[in-house]
Amino acid sequence: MNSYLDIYRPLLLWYKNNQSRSLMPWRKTKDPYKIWVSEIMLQQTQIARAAPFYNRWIEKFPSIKSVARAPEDKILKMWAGLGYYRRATNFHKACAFLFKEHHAKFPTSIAAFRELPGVGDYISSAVFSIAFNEPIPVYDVNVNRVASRLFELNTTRLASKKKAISLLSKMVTESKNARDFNQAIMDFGRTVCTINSPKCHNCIISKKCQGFINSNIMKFPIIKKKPQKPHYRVVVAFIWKKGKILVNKRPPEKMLGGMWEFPGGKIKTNETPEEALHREIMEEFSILINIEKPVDRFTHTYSHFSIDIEGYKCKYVSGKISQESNMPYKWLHPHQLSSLPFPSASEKFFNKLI
Ligand code: DGT
Repeated sequence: MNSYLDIYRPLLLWYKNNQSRSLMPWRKTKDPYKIWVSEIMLQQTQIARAAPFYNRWIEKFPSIKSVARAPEDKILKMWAGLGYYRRATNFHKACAFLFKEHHAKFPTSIAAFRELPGVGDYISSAVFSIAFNEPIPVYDVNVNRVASRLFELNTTRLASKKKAISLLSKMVTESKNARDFNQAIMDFGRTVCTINSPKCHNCIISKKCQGFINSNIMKFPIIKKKPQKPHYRVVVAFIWKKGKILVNKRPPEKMLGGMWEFPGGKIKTNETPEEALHREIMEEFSILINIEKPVDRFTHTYSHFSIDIEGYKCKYVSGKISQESNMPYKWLHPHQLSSLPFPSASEKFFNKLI
């Protein structure tokens, strides 16, 4: 049988000498709840950016119970700045479920953990291997890069990706140290086996690396071309009535669900921003407004699209709000806006409204 000793042993040694617990506070714990929090944050956020959020989160919400008991607005507000808010609402739901059905205890099996909202392959393998040393490999972009170079695998093909995972699985099992191996290979991919300038001449496993031996390092990993992101024009209204501004909560099933926003929406082709605003406000609230003047505009990029968002100062004229979607709404003094979770794109308008 092929042994992977020459790969996992140097990686484990490298990890022992190179990991930085102070930059990654989650590495000081084996508490599965805390590791879960860190892995959710790290899925879309860089380490240096995630660390202060993690520390604040753990201070405010030290347990599953504390998350379950918090209102959604508090959860989203604490998440503000990290983006990808679905992660926070799913985490909230998952903790609420564990609190209600399992006395707020962390699941004892990976299968039960995977049933929870927002818990997929990556999160489940990461948390169970790091917290409990379960022999399961993790597979993120960094691991993909290392594995595809080591074995010259085109991991855009499912069969080759499965092969990479099975090879990693052998290493994890043989090493008997999934906890460190998984973190080692992720760190190694991020800092040594990097995308554009891999440090092959100082690499501790280059002798075992097919990509290096065959001078093919830069051919791997093979990446599927992403389709171009669509771009939308969005218009929002700051509807004033007696010194207050109208805001509403986004429906839970939509992107940025559960966050507060200024009324408005996408501008359709052939529509002016003003026409779009009148249409949106009528559709969503059945009220009449006067559009007074443009306030500001910004560009914002999300994972799958980007927007130009422009805001208009408006005045409430008449009509009783009858919201088609029954979503909550509020009239707020401008200085109250920052107490609620808003998408970053709309927060950019706050200082123009005070
Ligand atoms: P839809 O209507 O199915 O296309 O989906 P929505 O509701 O996600 O899109 P819409 O028409 O409300 O477009 C607004 C986009 O702008 C949406 O992706 C969220 C983003 N956005 C960020 N901040 C705000 C805000 O304060 N108000 C509104 N209306 N949208 C905001």
